[in-house]
Amino acid sequence: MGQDEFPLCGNGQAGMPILLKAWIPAFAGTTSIRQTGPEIQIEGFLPEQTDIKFMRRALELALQGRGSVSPNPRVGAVIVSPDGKVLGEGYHHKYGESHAEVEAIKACGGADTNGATIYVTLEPCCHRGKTPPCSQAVIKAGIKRIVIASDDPNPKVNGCGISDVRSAGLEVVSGVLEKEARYMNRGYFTLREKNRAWCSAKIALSIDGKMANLDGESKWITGPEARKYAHTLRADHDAIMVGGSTVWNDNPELTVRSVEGPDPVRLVLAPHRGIPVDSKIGTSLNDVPTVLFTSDDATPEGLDLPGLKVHRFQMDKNGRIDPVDILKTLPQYGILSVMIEGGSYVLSSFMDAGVIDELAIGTAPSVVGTGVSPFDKFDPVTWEKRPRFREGIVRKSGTDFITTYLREDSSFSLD
Ligand code: AOF
Ligand code: ZN
Repeated sequence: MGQDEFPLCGNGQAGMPILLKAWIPAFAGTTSIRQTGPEIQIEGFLPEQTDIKFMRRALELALQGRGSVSPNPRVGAVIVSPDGKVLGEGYHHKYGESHAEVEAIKACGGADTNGATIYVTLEPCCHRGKTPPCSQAVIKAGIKRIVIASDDPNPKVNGCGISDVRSAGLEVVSGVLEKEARYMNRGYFTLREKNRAWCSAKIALSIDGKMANLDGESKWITGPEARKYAHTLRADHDAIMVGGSTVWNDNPELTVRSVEGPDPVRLVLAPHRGIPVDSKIGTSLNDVPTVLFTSDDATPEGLDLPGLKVHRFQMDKNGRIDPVDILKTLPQYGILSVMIEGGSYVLSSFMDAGVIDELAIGTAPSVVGTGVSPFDKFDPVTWEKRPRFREGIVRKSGTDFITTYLREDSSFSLD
C-alpha cells in the first residue's frame, strides 16, 4: 500500500506523549510479564522493575507516532548497554518510514551495541515491506537480549520476528507491559483481528444520564478539565465521527485544542442533511481532512465544498448506513480508530450494531430532567441481549468523573 493511498492520515505532527500521562497511571503498579530472564539490573530496581521501566519509556516513545503511522502500529524502542545505560531511543515516526528498532539503532550513533538489550513494544518484523526486516537489523547490531511487549498479529510477521532473533541466539523476554502495548495499538489489533476499525464513543452526561435538554441545548455539561481530557482522547484516535444533528445544532469544530496532539480526520455521518456551508466544519475543510458519509444518490448540503471528501454507501434495509460497513471502510483511509461524539442517532445505531468497543462517559454533577439520552433510539431485543461493558478506569476530572468502559467480551484490558 502506498502513502498516497492514505491521504487522510500521516498529516499529524508527532506531539508530546501527553496521553501516556493520562492513561499510564491506570497501570501503575501492575506488572504484566509472561516470562522473565533479566540480565540488566539498575541500582535500586528489581530486575523486573528495570524491564518495566525501559518498556514504559518505549511505550512513551511509541505514542509519539499517533496521527502519523496508521495503518501501521505505534512502535517504540530503547537500547540499553549491559551496565544499564540508554544508548539510543527511537520510534516509528510515519507510515512508510523506518521502524522503531532501526531508528533506535541509528540513535546509538556508533556506540557499541554488542551485548546490549533492546526494549521494543511490538515483536520485530521479519519481512521486507517498505523497509528491511528489523529482526536482522537487531541481530546485526550484536544485541543479545530482546524484551518485547506484544506479538505482531500481521500474518507476514506473527511469530517469525521472535523465532528469527531466538535462532540467532538472543535471549527473548516477551509480554512485558503487554496489555498497555495492546491498548495503545487497539486500532491496529482490531484491524488484524476483526478486519475493521476500533470504535470508541465519548459522551458527557448529567447525573440523570442526559446529554442535552429537550431544546437540544447541550453545551458544557462537564467542566473544563473533563473537556481537556476529551481533547486528549481526540488526539489518540485517527478519526472523530458525528451525526447530522450534532453538526447542525452544536456547530462543533472537532479539532484538538487545549492539549498538544494531532487533529483526527473528521467524519460526518449525515446522509441527507450534509454539512452547513458556513459551519465551523464547512469553513475549515482545507485545514482538517473531513469526509462526509452519504448514500448512493443523495445530494446533501455542502456536497461540492472544496476540500470535502465524500464517501457514498449503499443504505441498508432500514434506510441507514450500516455501522459495520463504515468501520470496515475506514482502514482504506488509513483510519484504524474512530471516536463517536454524538448524537443519539449515531450512538444508538452503532450500539445496535454491537460495534462500540469502548465508552468514555463523563458524568457531571447537574440534573437535566426530561431530555436526550445517548442511546434512546436503541431498542435491545431482549433483556438478556442488552450490550454489556466492563469497567476499566474511573478518573476524577475537576468536578466530574470519567469512566472508561470496554466491551464485556473485549480482548483488551485496562485493569
Ligand atoms: C517493527 N517495528 O516500528 C513497526 C513494525 O511496510 P512496512 O515495512 O513499514 O511494514 C509494516 C509492518 O511492519 C506492519 O504491518 C507491522 O507488521 C510491522 N510494523 N514492525 O518491527 C516497527 N512499525
Ligand atoms: Zn520492522
